[in-house]
Amino acid sequence: MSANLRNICIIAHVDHGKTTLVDFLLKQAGTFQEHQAVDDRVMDSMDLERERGITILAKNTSVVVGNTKINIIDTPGHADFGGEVERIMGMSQGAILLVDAAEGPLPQTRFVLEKAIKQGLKIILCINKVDRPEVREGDRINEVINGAFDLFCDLGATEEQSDFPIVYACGRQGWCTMDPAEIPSLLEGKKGDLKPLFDLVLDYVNPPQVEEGPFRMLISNLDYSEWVGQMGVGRVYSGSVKKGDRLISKTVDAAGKAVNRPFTVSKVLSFKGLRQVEVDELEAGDIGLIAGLDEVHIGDTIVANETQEALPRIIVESPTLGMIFSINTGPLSGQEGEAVQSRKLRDRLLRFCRYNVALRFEETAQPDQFRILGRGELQFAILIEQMRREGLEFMIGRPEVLFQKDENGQTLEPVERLVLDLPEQYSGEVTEMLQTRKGIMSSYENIGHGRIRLKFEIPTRGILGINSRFKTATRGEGIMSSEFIGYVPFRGELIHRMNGALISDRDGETIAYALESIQERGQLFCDPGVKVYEGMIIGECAKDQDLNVNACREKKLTNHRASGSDGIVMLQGIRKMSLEQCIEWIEDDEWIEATPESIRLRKKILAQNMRNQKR
Ligand SMILES: Nc1nc2c(ncn2[C@@H]2O[C@H](COP(=O)(O)OP(=O)(O)OP(=O)(O)O)[C@@H](O)[C@H]2O)c(=O)[nH]1
Ligand SMILES: [Mg+2]
Repeated sequence: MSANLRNICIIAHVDHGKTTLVDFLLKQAGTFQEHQAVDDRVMDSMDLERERGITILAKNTSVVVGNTKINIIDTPGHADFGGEVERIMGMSQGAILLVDAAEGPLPQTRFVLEKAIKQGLKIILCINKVDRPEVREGDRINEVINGAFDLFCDLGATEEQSDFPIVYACGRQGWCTMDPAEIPSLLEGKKGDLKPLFDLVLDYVNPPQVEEGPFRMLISNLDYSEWVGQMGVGRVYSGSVKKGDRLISKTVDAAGKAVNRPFTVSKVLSFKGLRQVEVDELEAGDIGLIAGLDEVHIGDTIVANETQEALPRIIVESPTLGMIFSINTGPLSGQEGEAVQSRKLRDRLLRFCRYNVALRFEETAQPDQFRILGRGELQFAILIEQMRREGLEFMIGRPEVLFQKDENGQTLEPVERLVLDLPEQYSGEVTEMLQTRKGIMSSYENIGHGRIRLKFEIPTRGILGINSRFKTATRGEGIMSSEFIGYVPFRGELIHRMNGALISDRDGETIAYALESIQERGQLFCDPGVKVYEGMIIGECAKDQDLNVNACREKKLTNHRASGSDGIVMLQGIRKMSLEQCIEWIEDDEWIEATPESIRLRKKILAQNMRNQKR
């Protein structure tokens, strides 16, 4: 049976075209009805994914080609979700490594390829987006292939793995070829498809190895549906499973001790196109879902007999960042959403961490504050967005870098490899920005079209909050990505924000007239007519200290008030702070207050006479 099965994952750096390619794999395998209208990037099914145009969660699908079923896993490319990719790979025997033909291999290409090599996957190199105009210049495609080959060698690929097959693709037009000489005619309209890629998967990737013995499955992902409830997703290592089977979940309890939990299988499902369909039986080698456990964790092994051993638990690299989540203690709490009590906040965070093994939950000394540990700011931003959409109100603190100590008691801090692509004229400004943040440049490369590629080694502290500054410095034309590389001795203090905050000195509503005079003191974040309270931040001070201001002051009215005379107030460029900008901006003595409708910034201590103005 398993000879008619292939399990593959699609891996790449962010935006190199994974989800778009999966669209066409599905379409060309006849997954959709003829004339059925299908959205672009159908696998990016979460609202947040569609809005942001990125994949956040890995997702399964399958197609049937001839008499072979191919399970395909689309993975996220953003570095913050690397933990997701790592564990998901364990379900597959092959990987399609996409590399953008213009950009070449980037940090996340390296990260995912390293994991794929370690897990012994058969890797197909797919040079994607060959339609990009930059590709036609010089010998770009061969440079990119050489770059990829060097990476394979660097990362310790076996001889067999380094002898990878190559396809050249334009995922967005749904074609690929193994013959580079054919690219120009395909670009000019010759009809092509993804058959060469399907053939490669069938010929080059091994069918899943199946062990002898009773049922055994490793839970690599979780899913939930209204009508089935909690489900575990995984590949079957041996045996098969049917509805009604009595099985045992080999899991760990809260203290990390191994325990066995018997249960009855209530449903068995498998992936078919975009749907999960109930099946009579799930066989060895296949990927599917089982339900019936009220509690299932990533890393659990499901077995038929107690004597069978658990498979090695999935281990994800440890987090480098932490962030405090607190109940909302502000005076406006509960007005725009549900101001949750600490128990509910705790439950919600715990549940989220169960779905995302790359995140960890920790209690703090404060009963109404919890720490979430993870790898990147985006990961936190997604969690916050999801909780806001569920109607919750809460507060979050500034992300903190997790330090370690070496055996001599010296403090160590995480460092990252940072790769930047940008127009050459901005290199001076960007280099200076990174050097003040303790970055050390390791390479400077001209990549054509007036663009350069810079590599830095920089403390994680130094890249926190750098994204929007980098975008501004490069007028939106730069791309940036980073990857954690290890711990080094602490590189010394770093100034995060030079400016103080403009803080409302009372409760009330902002008035245009008052804001007009305050704007001379700095940069406003707030429109007129916004509810504020004492201790709420309404802007950034031009000086390096905090300033309490009255944003609710009304103009003294004369007896004859000319109509509209109040409307001539001139407010210039109010900076609307997005959630990400707030995360980048705040200091340790400040909170972000998140509600379904608003993102506010505030001082931790609200009363001005209790607060220190010096920074
Ligand atoms: N020129 C060109 N653009 C493409 C091609 N394939 C995808 N794109 C574009 O590249 C962007 C990213 O595509 P996605 O499919 O979302 O990339 P992804 O790798 O799934 O991204 P993440 O999941 O967030 O890592 C989109 O704007 C696509 O339209 C291609 O073959 N040629
Ligand atoms: Mg994607």
